Amino acid sequence: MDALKQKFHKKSAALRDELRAISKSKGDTVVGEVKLSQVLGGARGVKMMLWETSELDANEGIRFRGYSIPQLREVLPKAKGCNEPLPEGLFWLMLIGEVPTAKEVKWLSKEWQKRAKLPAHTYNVINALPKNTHPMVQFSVAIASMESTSLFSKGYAKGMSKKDYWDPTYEDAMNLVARLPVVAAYIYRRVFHDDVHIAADRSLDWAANFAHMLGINDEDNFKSLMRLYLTIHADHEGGNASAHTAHLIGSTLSSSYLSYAGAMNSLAGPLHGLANQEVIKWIFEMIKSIGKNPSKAQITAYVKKTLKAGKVIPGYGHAVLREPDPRFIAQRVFAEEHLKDAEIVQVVWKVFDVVPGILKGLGKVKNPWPNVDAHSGAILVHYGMKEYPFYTVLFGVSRALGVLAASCWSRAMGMPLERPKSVTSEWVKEVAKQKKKKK
Ligand code: CMX
Repeated sequence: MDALKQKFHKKSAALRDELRAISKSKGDTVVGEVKLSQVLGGARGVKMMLWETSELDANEGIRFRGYSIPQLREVLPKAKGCNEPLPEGLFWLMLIGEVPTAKEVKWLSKEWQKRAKLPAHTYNVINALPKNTHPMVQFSVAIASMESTSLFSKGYAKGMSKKDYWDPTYEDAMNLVARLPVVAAYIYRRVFHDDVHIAADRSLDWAANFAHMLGINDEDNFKSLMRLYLTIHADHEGGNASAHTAHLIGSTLSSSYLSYAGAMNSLAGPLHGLANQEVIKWIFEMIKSIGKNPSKAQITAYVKKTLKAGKVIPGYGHAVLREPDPRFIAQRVFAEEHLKDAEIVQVVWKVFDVVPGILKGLGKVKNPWPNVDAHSGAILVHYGMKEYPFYTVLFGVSRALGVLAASCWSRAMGMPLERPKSVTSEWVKEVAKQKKKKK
């Protein structure tokens, strides 16, 4: 058994016993109340899930096992000559709660290289789809197609004991994370580069090899970008739509392949991950309408026009955050270091100067600030990746790190089938009447 797996097993077995004891002795402790507005409002803030790998604070943003994004940049091992953390280090941190050494991260890079081979039928499944199928659909279908290789499903079919579930879940998670860049690069090259593919470079780390297989010029800076990109998109606690989808599906004892394919179908919605394609699409349309170097007054008018048409401003707002997203800021810092004069980046910064004030003025938007998706597209465009329908796939490659690490914990904890309660509108009206009487 590898060292990471051993550590994970030891820690998760201990926590499982501890949490079971807490549930038994303190299970009646009330941890909050649910209001009708939450029943009718997407369950915002309702605490109902255990998620070990990260936690989201409305004002400070994401912390991975307690570390903020600037702190990750400090503590996680880096590739030679690069200021960005290696995502392998973040996976290690999220999985066992320890900052890895450079040697441990190197081992993980190699381990994922070893596990990265796709089953032959996955290529056939992708190739069977018309090329104009949205890349997220190709991605989701490809992931689901690898279910046939799930060690968890095989073990379950053979009658594996519950206490062993964690083991093949870890193996499936490691295999899937290792394979995702290969799947994603294959889709990208298939759809946008005439099916001309680039072989993996096994000497590279996970993110750099992905950048290499995508075949983007200016490879060195793009490799750094991919290390940053795949780190900052990796997890956003458990309640976001894609993570929650994976958690729900996984709770039925579906394999990591099926639960992660489901997560990708969630991520593919424009209010969630697809917002990264919508942002750049909106910016391209704006540039077409008002020019490459728009003034703030012109942008203001364009934003108001978008709102008047009954649309949202993509890349702005968040269900939990109430301050500018630290993931937006991390990308801004990267852009300031590497591409501050790029026209498209200048436009994103001007949009940032204009949009929050307008959204605040609407009086209903709870968070007028940019989220992670507001910045990413402009940087990708600068490096030559203009094919925005692919952007959410990049997000999906990254999100696997947190979601699949978390899925290992759910299995190891023996988390039960998830089954919250729904209510009817009749029930809601009845409760509303009672509340009125009480007043
Ligand atoms: N532009 C215009 N209106 C917005 C808005 C935006 N960016 N963000 C919120 N609003 C509106 C909502 O549509 C809602 O209007 P109605 O009452 O008319 O329905 C109102 O403000 C209140 O919404 P909220 O409580 O502030 O936001 P929610 O928690 O309901 O929704 C989110 C959050 C992200 C769906 C929303 O801010 C949005 O649609 N943003 C644009 C899409 C986007 O960038 N999504 C990516 C989020 C990050 C990610 O998951 O990747």
